[in-house]
Amino acid sequence: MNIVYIIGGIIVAIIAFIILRLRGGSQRSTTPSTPTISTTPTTPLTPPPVSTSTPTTPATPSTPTTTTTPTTTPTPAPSTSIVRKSTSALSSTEWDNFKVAVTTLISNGTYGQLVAIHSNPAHRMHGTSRPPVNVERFLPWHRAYLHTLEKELQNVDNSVSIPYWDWINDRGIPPELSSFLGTAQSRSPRGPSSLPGSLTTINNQSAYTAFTQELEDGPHNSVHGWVGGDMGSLPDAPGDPLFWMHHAMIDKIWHDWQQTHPGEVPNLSGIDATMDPWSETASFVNDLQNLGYTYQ
Ligand SMILES: [Cu+2]
Repeated sequence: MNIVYIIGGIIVAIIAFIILRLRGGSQRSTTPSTPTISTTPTTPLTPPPVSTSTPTTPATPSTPTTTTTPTTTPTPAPSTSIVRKSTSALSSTEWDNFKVAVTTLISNGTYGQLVAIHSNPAHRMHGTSRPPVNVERFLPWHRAYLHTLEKELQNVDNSVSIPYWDWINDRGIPPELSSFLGTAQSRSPRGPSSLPGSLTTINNQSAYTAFTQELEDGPHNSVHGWVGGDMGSLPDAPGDPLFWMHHAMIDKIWHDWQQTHPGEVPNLSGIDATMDPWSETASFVNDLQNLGYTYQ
């Protein structure tokens, strides 16, 4: 009987051992399932990163599309073909295309937004009677400004560029613009003889600061005043399409001068060198190749 009990006891012990092993195994498999549960909180943490990287992913494509485009190589490459011509060299078709593109930007609100940027002195882009930083920023800021409009025009019609009004040789408002005022209300131009007659003094400047001061305080200001109406009012001036053509001329004069004064650049550093509200820096816009346009 004792042997039976002993054998029975051994069998019970073996069964108990097997059960314990099995439970132990299922506990181990429960243990991983516990991490699975603790992974579950980790899993919801994983989705947020996923959803975080999801906005990051669309943000990345939209960044190259929006912000990087002006800054990186893509823009210069396709747009290198942009040629700014004299207002007197535009064909009637080119005038029509220009006006249609501007009218489109007026209709969709883009033009008005650009005009508003010019009315905000926080951008420190006019130097006359203002601090030295403003003096230095005048040319690079307006270069970035024109480039911004030109990109918008190109989005409407990639054959369109900003023509320049060469008031040295074309002594009056381009006739094609006589009834095209953009969002401006009026002009009150004076006689041809009171337009600037020579650029010699300006072009003879050897230092950037003296050059830009002569250009801004001289022909830049006087042509604004000569056209009159909205063009004579700093906050409203860009409403007149003639503003961009006048500033393209100013920009061309700078570009021509740069060819013989390659080391003379705006004295700007740090935040002063960023042409806000855009990301372009003074050194970036210093070279027209970076912006992808040339003058004819
Ligand atoms: Cu201005």
